[in-house]
Amino acid sequence: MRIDVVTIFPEYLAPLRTALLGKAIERGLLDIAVHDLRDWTYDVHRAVDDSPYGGGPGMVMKPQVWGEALDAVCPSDARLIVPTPAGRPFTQRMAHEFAAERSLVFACGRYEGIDQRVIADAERRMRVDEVSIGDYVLVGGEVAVLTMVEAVARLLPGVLGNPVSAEQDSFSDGLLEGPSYTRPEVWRELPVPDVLRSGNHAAVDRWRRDRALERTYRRRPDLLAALPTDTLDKHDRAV
Ligand code: 6GU
Repeated sequence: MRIDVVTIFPEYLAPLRTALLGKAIERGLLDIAVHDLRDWTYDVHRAVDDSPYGGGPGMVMKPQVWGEALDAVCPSDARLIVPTPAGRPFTQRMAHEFAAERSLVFACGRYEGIDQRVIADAERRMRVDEVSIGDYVLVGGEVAVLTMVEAVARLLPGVLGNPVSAEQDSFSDGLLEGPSYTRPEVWRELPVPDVLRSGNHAAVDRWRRDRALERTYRRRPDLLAALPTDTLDKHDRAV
């Protein structure tokens, strides 16, 4: 997969080359290029923003600069992603969708956003998604890009050591994952639940499912409510 990021703070994206993502790049599974938006400015001040039509606080990023940058960076099969708190919520389903693309281009806005005509123009020739990573406001889209790229990259074939772990994630069955334990058997007087040491795989599976249901019920009742009714069996409903 090819990922391009356009930003006025290229150094903010340095973590994309560390740890799991760095390994994926080294192994040729992922190709990431970060571009400085100011390379496409056209005045001595290298201005990327201007005051908003209609008045109000803050600045809006200029359409001419973004237009030239995206013309230069976007391949013909690009899927353009614009991080913004005003976007559709980023989900695991969206991560899977993005992971199936050949080319993703992220356009990081700062200030009060990008002139909306940049999105309207891009939509004339490519798929564009305005996406939010949650109901809070960040200073710019860079951290949202780090979040989304990590969520997407770990789904690419060969990136994770053990592909089963992607399938057992929270959200893959619509539930939060339950608790995990390792040695020792007792730590600070806290024992590991007996069933996990029983060797009874059916009992372990049932216990894990119950803890996942219980945790989801307490922390994310919205997820339980969204489950298709036929995904809960009789025992599930009793928990
Ligand atoms: Cl994608 N960008 C910014 N600036 N703030 C956010 C966000 C994105 N998602 C949540 N808050």
